[in-house]
Amino acid sequence: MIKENKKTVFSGVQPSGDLHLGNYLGAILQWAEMQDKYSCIFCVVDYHAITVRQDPAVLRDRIIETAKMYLAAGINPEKSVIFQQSDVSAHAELAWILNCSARIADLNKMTQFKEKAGKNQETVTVGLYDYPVLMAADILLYNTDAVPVGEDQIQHVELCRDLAQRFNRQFGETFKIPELVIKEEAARIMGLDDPAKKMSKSAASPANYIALADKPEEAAKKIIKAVTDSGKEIIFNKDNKPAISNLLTIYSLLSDESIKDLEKRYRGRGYGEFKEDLAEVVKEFLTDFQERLYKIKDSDVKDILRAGAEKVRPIAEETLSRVKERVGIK
Ligand code: AQP
Repeated sequence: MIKENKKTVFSGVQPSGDLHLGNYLGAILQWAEMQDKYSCIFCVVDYHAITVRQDPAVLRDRIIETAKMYLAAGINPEKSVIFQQSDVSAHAELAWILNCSARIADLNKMTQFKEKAGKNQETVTVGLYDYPVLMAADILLYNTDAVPVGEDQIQHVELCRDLAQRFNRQFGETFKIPELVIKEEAARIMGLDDPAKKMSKSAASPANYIALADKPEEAAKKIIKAVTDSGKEIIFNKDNKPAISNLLTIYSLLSDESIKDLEKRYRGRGYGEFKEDLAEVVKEFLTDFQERLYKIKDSDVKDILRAGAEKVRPIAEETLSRVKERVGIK
């Protein structure tokens, strides 16, 4: 399963809320498509989730739910590794060592922290501030070649590359420098209630997102209620028509029809008709997805996560051991 001659892909999702179409189209769908070409490691990044307050019982369930979402999206545990981050303690250990070369100035540039902390920068957790360093550790432990993520994570992957290069310069060649992989058209799915903000698990209102576990009927209603732009033409123009462009993107990615074809099909037709059709597409997608999702047993997921951690732990420990030698603590 760790395929010797293939490049390594690493990525993850935090079990911090209801996984949504943004996570699916921007990240997980891409992962599924990469499985044959690469040696893939997909992580449920629970240490990241606890950087903001979580209810322990809810978090425990969400870790399993997140892994189920990976499986329902087509991640095949016979081809790819799926594991829970906290099952491999090297993540936390390497993060600490990287903390000792990461600079405050690096982290102060991170826009996601600024957005998430907002006006509460003094009261949010140190973990939230340090999140990108832990993410760098996640990636670097596995000699990762490629990291497929959505647009909001670009800056974090760039920081990971900077930290690895700095470490290599200081201590000698240690880390492989990973490349960022972005699926341009799906990289930033926007909120249905506000197309200026990205679709997000931690959005204030569930009207912001289509959760992968939303009842198909409810999801369809969210599409019907989605904010639209002024005018009535159905055309893709992110600057002047951000809401319709976002809906066209979702439509195109779920139906495999190009945006050009959709624009042609809906020329002269109104938003109402367009949204009715998209609602059907979303309903159909969720019905199929959930049919797979609800068949997956908790006990099978736990076995898959356990086996996954066993497979990747030796790789992580080897990297950590090399790092400890380089810095002189081993
Ligand atoms: N709106 C989005 N469009 C495209 N891709 C997205 N991703 C997240 N939102 C969108 C991508 O999904 C992967 C997993 O994200 P994450 O769980 O690590 O956390 P996040 O990036 O902070 O996503 P959320 O949904 O907004 O979670 P919360 O609200 O908990 O912070 C990543 O590859 C991400 O780019």
